[in-house]
Amino acid sequence: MEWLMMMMMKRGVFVMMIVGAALMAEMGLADQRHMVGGSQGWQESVDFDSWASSQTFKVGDQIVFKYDSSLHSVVELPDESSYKNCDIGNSIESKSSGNDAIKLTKSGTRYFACGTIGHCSQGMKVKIKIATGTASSTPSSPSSSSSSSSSSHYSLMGFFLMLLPFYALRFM
Ligand SMILES: [Cu+2]
Repeated sequence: MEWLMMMMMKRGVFVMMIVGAALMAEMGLADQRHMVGGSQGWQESVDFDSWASSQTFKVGDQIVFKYDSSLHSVVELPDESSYKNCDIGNSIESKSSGNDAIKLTKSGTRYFACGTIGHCSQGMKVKIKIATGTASSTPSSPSSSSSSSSSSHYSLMGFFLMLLPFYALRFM
């Protein structure tokens, strides 16, 4: 009887570990961070159109604007025409810490520009298209950028976390 109890407890721990590992793997996949402009960050000399097209944005991801806060800022614009015309005055949100993380909470398109006069028209703006699909179902662009490599890093970590309970079981 005691043996059976022990067995069931071990099973319980085992199942909890599997569920825990799966949850952590899931969180790892969901929590992808996109550094806007890549290693160069948020500044005039970056081609943000080509940067954005190299990325896959999903609901739950974060975009991070890193910049010199004495030179730049981040404003979110409400629509395509404000974005096209650099109508900074129409901003619906503005940030200026120099290290601003913005969570992509739903699918659709979001528009960001620099709030410093003249910077938007010099190209300091970016359009973020957020896909509806889940993490693993969008391997559309095989051109591996900095962010897609970080996502495979996450799933690799999840994979090892999944293996962990099996290793633990061998010592029970
Ligand atoms: Cu700027």
